[in-house]
Amino acid sequence: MTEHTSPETSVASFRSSLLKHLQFTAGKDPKHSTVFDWRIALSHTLRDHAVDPWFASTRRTWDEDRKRVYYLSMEFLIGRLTEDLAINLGLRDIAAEALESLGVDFETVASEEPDAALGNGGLGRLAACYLESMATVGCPAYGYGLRYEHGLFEQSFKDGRQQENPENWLAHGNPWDYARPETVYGVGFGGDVYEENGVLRWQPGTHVQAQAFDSPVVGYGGKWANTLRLWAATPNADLFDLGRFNSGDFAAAAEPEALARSLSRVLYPNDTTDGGKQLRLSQEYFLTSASVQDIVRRHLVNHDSLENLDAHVAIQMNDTHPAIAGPELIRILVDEHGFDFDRATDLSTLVLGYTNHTLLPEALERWTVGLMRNVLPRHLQIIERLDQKFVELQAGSHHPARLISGDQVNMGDLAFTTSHRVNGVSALHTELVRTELFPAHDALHPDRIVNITNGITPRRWLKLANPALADLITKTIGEGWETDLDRLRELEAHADDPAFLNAFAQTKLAAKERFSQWLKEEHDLDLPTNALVDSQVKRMHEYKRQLLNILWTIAHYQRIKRDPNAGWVPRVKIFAGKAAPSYHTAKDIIKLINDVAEVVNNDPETQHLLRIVFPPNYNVTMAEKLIPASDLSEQISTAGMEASGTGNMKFALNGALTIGTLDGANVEIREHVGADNFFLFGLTTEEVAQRRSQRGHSRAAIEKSQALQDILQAVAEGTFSPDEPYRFGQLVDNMWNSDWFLVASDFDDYDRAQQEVEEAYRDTARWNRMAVLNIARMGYFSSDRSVREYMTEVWGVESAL
Ligand code: GLS
Repeated sequence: MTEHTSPETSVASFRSSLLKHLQFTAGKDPKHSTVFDWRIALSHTLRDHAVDPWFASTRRTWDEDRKRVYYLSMEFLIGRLTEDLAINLGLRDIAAEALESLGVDFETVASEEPDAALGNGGLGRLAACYLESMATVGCPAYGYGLRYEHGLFEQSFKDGRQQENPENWLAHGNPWDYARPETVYGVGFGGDVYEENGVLRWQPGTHVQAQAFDSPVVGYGGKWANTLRLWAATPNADLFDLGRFNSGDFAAAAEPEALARSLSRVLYPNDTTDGGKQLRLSQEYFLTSASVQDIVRRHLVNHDSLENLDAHVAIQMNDTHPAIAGPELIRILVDEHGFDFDRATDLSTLVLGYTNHTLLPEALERWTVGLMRNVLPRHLQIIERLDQKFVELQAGSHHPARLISGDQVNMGDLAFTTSHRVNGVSALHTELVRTELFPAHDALHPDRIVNITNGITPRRWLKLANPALADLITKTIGEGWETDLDRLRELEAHADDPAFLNAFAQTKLAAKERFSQWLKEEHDLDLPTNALVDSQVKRMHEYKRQLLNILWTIAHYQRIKRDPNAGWVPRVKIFAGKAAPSYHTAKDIIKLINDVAEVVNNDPETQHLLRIVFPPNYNVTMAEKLIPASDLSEQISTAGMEASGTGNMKFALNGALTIGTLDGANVEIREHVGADNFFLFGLTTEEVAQRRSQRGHSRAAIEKSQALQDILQAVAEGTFSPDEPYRFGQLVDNMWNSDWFLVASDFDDYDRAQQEVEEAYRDTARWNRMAVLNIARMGYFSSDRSVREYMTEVWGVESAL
């Protein structure tokens, strides 16, 4: 039983709640209940237990008139919630026992839950970790997002190529949220701006209704709970044209309704790139406007004016996606509450903070002035005025930064000027934000940019995902590490104890067996458990360099073929991740990995030494099984391109060693775990810039590397695509002639680091010691630490605990 199990909740009372919900919520007789019915009963029973802490926290925030944080994010990559909530409420074991007494298995029921994928990757998962941590550390907060009908597409492979299928997480309802049909806001679009008694007024052309759906977010130990409020676009009843319907034109009758609903219909499947689409801008405004209206309304419930808004409200913009929040707040203050423009701007800036998550130019949102004028004419005027003020501030500068340049509105610059704090997500990234992305802004506001290195929640990513390791830790250092992750340091004292290292090795094996079984059941894939498990799992992107990994795998295969008895360490290469549907190069790399896998996995000479496993449809649930089962974590992006990474943290916390470049949070992970316990390779950020400026760098690098020449030749000749020898011609050609991501330049050093991995793994005791030291020194990367830093450095909010 966990430390904080509420004494009031016994197995017997949990069991009777389950039966009650089975009967009255699911409407089923236990005799004829399906796994789905049991899940409905279980989730409602758990949700009931969330309500007390939820109400208590909300009440206290009101009574004490506490400042609240509003985390605005287009993405929350939540995953499943059943076990997470059970753990945080201290009811995991009680729930399992109660179910067992009814002949039902907890894990079977929990696994029936769809994986809520309202996000693309790291950015969305970070938002979910921060929500959980804000509740755990007692930071009064709301998460605001969109209730997409369809989350991130489901990936399958057909002949090794990615297929995208619609995701349908709401098909059977969502037991976690409470619909709030009374909490609706109209969000305006288009129309005109006109003057009335010297005041500008926006008359939108259309309105769409945003309806709230609330889920409680309970922190670990159940001491505090916050709200995740997701907006759904719900058409006004009057949009339905009954006349047309009665005249038989059913499609036309439903059209305005369908258009309105499209705002929360699908999650954009891009990660770090944005399609410049009107729908995307409209979705962003829909989220922002509904949330800001809600925030203002809540403030005015017990305050007479908005003058003191900054004392009670902190709004965090998760990337530029909600960056229209600045102009929206200014508009409300000026147009609706009679504020002077400059005062409204200053006040908004005190309220807002902006987190930058990437330097990739294609990810810095820009909208054309024409599109802005069409969708948000009043906001465009406000941005123009802010731009003027900004230019005046930079008087004398030859190259002033602009909010509007040419016919483009720069959302990054807008977010910067309307925020009192701008943060990067790792030390290296923040430095690059300062020097490369916003130097002009930084010169004007030298205190505005701060670093807050990302973190991950140890509840989901250790306690839930890796029960065997979590139990060993608790047995060794006692409870409490779950909320004080620095305590893992106490494990260092055991790093030379053979019995402890052996116990650690047993937990790794248990995780491998668990994952192996899951892979078999879900995907009919075989994972040997006696091999070094070497994983690269993340979105497919050229800068993340899955290509470097698969090319090295080919080299490794060729070497084994040449000398099968050289004492190779058996390895499984795991790849998992989705490519944006329109990202053709990333999709070619998926195909290449699957083609190489086809050859390698069917070679009887090497099968026992090398396997490639690429399960489709990587998501939070898969990560929870895969990460604990891994020995080696591939964090091999081109230096300067991965803002932080958070998968890197999850692997190291679960005792995988990292092979990585000096990029993003890798730099800090290496500092914490120690250079001896990390396999470093590759060019640094400065060297990357220098190398890119050298003409013919890729050709030169390839000509220096015999291994690389052999691999590229094999790929170019069609060794892995005999049915279509030139399938990967473009990939190979690009390697020789361009290679922006410096795969060739880093290849030999990566190869060297992989040989070191091989050598280290042969010495089992040494490897396990390194892994244990990684775990012991990862405390810093708890998202509780990150959230506390936001509270003091950005939000000015105190813990209520
Ligand atoms: C991202 C970055 O690419 C990641 O490096 C980072 O860890 C994450 C969270 O800060 O944000 N930015 C982005 O657009 N998608 C991401 O995952």
